[in-house]
Amino acid sequence: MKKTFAPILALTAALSLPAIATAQNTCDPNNLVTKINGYALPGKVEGLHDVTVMYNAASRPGYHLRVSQGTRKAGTRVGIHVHNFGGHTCVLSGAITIFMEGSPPQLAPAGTCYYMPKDTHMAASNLGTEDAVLIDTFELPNDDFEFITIVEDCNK
Ligand SMILES: [Cu+2]
Repeated sequence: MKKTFAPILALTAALSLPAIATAQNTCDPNNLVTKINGYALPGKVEGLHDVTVMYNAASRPGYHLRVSQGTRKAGTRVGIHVHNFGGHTCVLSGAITIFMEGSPPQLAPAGTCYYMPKDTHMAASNLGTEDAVLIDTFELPNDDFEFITIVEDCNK
């Protein structure tokens, strides 16, 4: 996901949004999280492909709404991560299996959405054979730009 920051910064600059803090990676290499609910997760850790920011503009004073689309390739998953602010993902095609600390795995097929609460370890795998197209939506404070922090591997 870090790879998406540069185009987002360029886009926000183009949209003349209020000053937004520079993204900071807060992953702690000495305290990595490698399991959810005590289990290692299926799927190869890999970033989203073909990420485009569909919308990124002020929503209410001090906040902006960020909507992006990306493709989760079959057989891959996002690294275990946390969100500083809750958001949701809608699945346009394919299917996603969500792993969230404290909850059983949940299948989100095309045409459904799921909520990602803040401060909860989670990951999402595409365990199917079809690539999954996703739309992520987050409302974020302008001074806290990081919407996802990978805690499984600080280099992903
Ligand atoms: Cu998430």
